[in-house]
Amino acid sequence: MDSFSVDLTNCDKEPIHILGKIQAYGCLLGIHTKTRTVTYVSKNCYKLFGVQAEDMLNKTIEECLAAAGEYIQQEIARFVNEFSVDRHKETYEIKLQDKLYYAIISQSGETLVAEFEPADKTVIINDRVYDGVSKIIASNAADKLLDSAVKEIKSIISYDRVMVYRFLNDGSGKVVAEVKEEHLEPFLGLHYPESDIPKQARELYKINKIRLIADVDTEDVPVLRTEKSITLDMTHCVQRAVSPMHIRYLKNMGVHSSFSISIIINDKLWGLIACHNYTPKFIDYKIREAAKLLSDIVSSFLFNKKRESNNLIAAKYNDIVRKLQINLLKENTLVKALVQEKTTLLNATEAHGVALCLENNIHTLGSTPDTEQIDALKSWTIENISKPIFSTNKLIEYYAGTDGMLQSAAGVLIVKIGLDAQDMIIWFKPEYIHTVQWAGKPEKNIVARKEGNITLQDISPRTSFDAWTEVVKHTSEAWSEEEIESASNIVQVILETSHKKSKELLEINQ
Ligand code: BLA
Repeated sequence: MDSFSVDLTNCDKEPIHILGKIQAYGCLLGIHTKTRTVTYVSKNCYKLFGVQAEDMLNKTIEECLAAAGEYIQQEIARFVNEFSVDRHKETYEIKLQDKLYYAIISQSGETLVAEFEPADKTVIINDRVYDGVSKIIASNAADKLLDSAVKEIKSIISYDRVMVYRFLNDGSGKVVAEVKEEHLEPFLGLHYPESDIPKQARELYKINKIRLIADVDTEDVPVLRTEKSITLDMTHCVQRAVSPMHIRYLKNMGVHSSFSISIIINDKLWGLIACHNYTPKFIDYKIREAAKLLSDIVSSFLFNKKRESNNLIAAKYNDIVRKLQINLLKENTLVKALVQEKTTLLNATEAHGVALCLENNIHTLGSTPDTEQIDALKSWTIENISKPIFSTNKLIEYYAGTDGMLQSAAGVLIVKIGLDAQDMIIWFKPEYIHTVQWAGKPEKNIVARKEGNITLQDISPRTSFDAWTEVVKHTSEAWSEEEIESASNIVQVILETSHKKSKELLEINQ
């Protein structure tokens, strides 16, 4: 990788998948799938093959491993031949220099990548996994899924601390379950800013669901490549070296080894099982896979729960929309149909107030700003919002005229009815003042120093993780996808109640 400077503005652009290095516990061999020549090899391969890295590049595996002896040659040839490109990842056990290794195979473009790491023959995981699976299944019924998950995963990997870290709507995250050694300070309930896990890292964790950082103090091993090869894309690799920024973060936290497993729901990264050890700790590949299996079970339970609850909420709102549709067909004016019957626009979301704006008239229900304030907001919407639907739980970030109206309107959901620019429905949510416990006060540490070929400047992960309480103001509760869908369905129903009839109703209404 060419030199890259990490600073405040590009932290999420650091190309962490092509750092050109692996962690010290492993050894990597990249073989071109067509020519069977070695195109990448980590500098430390001698201890496995008895051949220097520089002497392996550009040679066929048979040629370069000739010096390693027939046995090693056959072993390597075995998995190269067997590996089928259709299968994403394969693991082989292989004996090298009298030691047992796993060869973890993945593909990167036209390169077959074999990552070798020590295998622990004594590891027997079946009973532990069965036990973990059955406890997690039982706990799901008792609504203790996440607590049980961290407990079972801790018992499998034996780390000092195991947490469930859940991503929130604004990209920040919160520790929602934790099990730890008694002497450690709890992190449960603490919030962490979005920048602690930058965007490109989250993307990688969606593709490659397990991340082991075995020891923050070891020096990474460079991966050599042939002149014609570009830096190896290690998206699918397990031994990928870690960004120096994240290593510093872990050291600031006092953590020596870290392990995380992705929880993915509906193709979105819902959270991570985040695990810390305060001394260096390598986890055998089979145990990592077992922990992932438990996490996958948790993901599937969470997926089902979310689907069930979304279905219930959506069904509730669909019912309201149906009732409003009946009102619309029955009544002569939009005002009568939408704000004067038993079921009104106010039932269609969790808002505390709503305004139906038709031409110059404003009809309100519940807790709303006064008519003058709504009128001003309406004019701002006409001028500034081109989309048919706009929602925010922090209006103050968009609109300068929020003085005196936050109590009822810190958050708004605005839908244009589409008949006239003046016609819109505005739902209001009141200010929700609450506190958030952050792990450390956000601070900018100015540093400028070189680590390898990376210059770190302007930003460093914070050094203090002491709890810091923020009082959150000017914000309402968030608008859910179901609420926004409900508002959009109402517009559709209004328009569907025949264009002609809507026009008639509007005329009568004036
Ligand atoms: C990665 N940051 C991560 C990971 C976690 C966190 C879990 C995944 C890798 C791992 O398991 O260690 C953050 N860890 C946390 C949080 C908790 C925790 C929030 O235990 C809460 C309890 N980090 C910064 C800044 C930058 C940064 C300022 O604080 C960048 C400028 C970067 N974090 C960063 C990068 C990665 C990362 C680049 C990816 C590491 C990798 O996979 O190579």
